[in-house]
Amino acid sequence: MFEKLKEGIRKFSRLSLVDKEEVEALIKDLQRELLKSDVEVELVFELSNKIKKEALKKELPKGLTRKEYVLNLVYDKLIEFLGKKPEIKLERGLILLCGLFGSGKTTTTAKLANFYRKKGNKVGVISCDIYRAGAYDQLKQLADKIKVDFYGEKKSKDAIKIVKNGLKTLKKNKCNLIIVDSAGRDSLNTNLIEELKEISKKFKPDEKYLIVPADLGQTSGDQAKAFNDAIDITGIIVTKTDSSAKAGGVFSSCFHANVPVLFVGTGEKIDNLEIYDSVPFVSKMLGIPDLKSLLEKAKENFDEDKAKKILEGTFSIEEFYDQLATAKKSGMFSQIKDMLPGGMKMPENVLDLEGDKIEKFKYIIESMTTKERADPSLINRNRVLRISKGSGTSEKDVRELLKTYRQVKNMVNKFSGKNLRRGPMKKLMKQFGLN
Ligand SMILES: Nc1nc2c(ncn2[C@@H]2O[C@H](COP(=O)(O)OP(=O)(O)OP(=O)(O)O)[C@@H](O)[C@H]2O)c(=O)[nH]1
Ligand SMILES: [Mg+2]
Repeated sequence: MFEKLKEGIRKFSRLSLVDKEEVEALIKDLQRELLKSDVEVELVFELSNKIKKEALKKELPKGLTRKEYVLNLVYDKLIEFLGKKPEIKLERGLILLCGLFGSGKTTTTAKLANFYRKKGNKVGVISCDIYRAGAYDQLKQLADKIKVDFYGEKKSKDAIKIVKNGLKTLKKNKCNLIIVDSAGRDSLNTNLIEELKEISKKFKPDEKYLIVPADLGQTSGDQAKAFNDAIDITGIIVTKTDSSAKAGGVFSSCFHANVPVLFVGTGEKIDNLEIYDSVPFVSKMLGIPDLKSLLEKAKENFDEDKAKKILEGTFSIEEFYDQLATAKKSGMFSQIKDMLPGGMKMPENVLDLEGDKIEKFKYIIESMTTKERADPSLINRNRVLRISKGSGTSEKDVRELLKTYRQVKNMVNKFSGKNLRRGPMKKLMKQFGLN
């Protein structure tokens, strides 16, 4: 996805001098990519004209070259264009999901239920689709899998009654967050509107979310408007962003229709649900990560000496721990992950490290001798045993720390060797005053 634009950005960043012609070429690439991702033509031109005007202005902000300025500008404007990250309240009373056939309502009911359950809510779901055979079982199975309460009436043909009974039963079971999965239709007809209005009347949802599949592209805006006029939706969930290149069209059209996108579905699995955020989307689109916030965070958390060691791969295991503890807090590793050029991977286990694991690492390092800390390759099986006993951790923990340290070191070494003097890494080095 977005290959052409990424190539354009790459070319642009390699230029030594940037002039009107180059800026225009870049904007053409951007336009093409946006149109391909089904963004409305007028919106594309509005955006690109805005960028062009600002990109070519005479006075540049201090300390920036035109090239840097333009790249930042494209990045900022795109994020603005696609809408900011929404604020999601983590405790919500009642949520009604609606949408057309096959948009992903039932799957998303389960994904949302799981999301809110993990935030500490007692969640219940109600299956309210009385039309499609199998709708009841589909949601029940999902609910059982994620261990949330389920209510449905398999033989009932009265959606309103199901909602009423479900609400009563689930509230009695102390559910504080209840999600209703409604039936789909092939279009937003009076029949569907009436049913949703009736359900709303009984259920009194705090939130009404419209489920829209990404392949709907720019027509999502019209659909959002129509549902909004009919039943006052409070937000949109875009599903199947993993299997369609048209998400840009959905995000921009919903944003311009004034209905916020709140979540995105990124796959068929239960945990493939994310809070909508245009930043990673734009980063992916441009092939550059959020360099600015990376640099800001980097500055906050890294002192120069340490940073230099990290970037050159010459850090000790203690320094590694230090960085791990601060970097984990700032999300630095996951951002670096996005920066790595193709084929180079951040070890997954580093990204998955939890706070208590990092705490364990601290005890382990404290139990090492000075020699071992200086050269962890000395640590053989006997030493692992001794260290694990001394630190009150398992041998597996000790080996995991050693492995993680080795992996990150290897990765950084490879990374530095190839890329230290160019691309985003060069910028990062410069920011630290290292070249
Ligand atoms: N790849 C991908 N598939 C998804 C996603 N969300 C849902 N699906 C798939 O889309 C299909 C339809 O999903 P459902 O949740 O049954 O849709 P629905 O809106 O409840 O359908 P009806 O009740 O028939 O209107 C299923 O095969 C899901 O696995 C997603 O984010 N990514
Ligand atoms: Mg369904």
